[in-house]
Amino acid sequence: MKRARKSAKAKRAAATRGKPSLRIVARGEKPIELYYWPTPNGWKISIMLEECGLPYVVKPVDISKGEQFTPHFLAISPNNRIPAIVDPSGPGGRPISVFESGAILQYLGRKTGKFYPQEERARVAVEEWLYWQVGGLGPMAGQAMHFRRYAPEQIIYAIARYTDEVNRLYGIMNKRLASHEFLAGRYSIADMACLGWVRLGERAGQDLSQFRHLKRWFETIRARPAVKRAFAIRVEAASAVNIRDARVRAVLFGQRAR
Ligand SMILES: N[C@@H](CCC(=O)N[C@@H](CS)C(=O)NCC(=O)O)C(=O)O
Repeated sequence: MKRARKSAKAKRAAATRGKPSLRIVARGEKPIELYYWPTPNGWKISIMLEECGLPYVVKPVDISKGEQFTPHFLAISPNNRIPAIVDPSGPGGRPISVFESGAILQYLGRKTGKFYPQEERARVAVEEWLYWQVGGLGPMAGQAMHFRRYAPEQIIYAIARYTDEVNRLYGIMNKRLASHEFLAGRYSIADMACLGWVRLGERAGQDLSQFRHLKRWFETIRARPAVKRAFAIRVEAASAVNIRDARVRAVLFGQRAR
């Protein structure tokens, strides 16, 4: 009986997924603009928008061509990094732009009341794991991938340092997930923040089969319909990027103050 009720609810949710809610349509709210490129940082926000059922439009920012340095984008994201959003219906009904993936996730969590609990203990747990990701897992995995795949020379010390550190961080998640279903207990923005860095774990020299609980967590989240929709967003130009192209490398690597 309980099961039948649940599946009817699931069917209703599936039918309306991706469509603006009646409340939003009634208010004539414009979709959120997502400044995006298909990377672990970009995925965090497409996942959250999909999970919340918020209407949004994808604005690709081709970071291989330097579009992150256009005055229009820098006005939204002064750090010349994706992701960023513009919410035309921000606080007070006025537009707001947000950069930094962690700040965007928190903003959307507060806006919708979803995946970012208000109760203080639960909120602290989410913030611990969210900050752990933005200050640790993301930068360390990013460096591991850089030295393993993109550096013009194979620097053994740098590869070992960052690969080991990602391995340590995977171990931390694995231990936590042995006793918790999700990083902060319930599925939250903290899980969304970490997912992409586990999805691309091989590129950072990691073998997920060595982390049983992390693997279970990854497979559970990857199977969520909203996550599947987020990963299904195609940006044709991104598939064509050749990281060995000197022009691409000149844009992405060796950036200094401008
Ligand atoms: N701390 C930032 C990091 C964002 C980031 O590193 N974005 C990369 C793509 S994953 C980017 O935009 N790179 C452009 C560049 O290097 O110029 C966040 O969490 O939002």
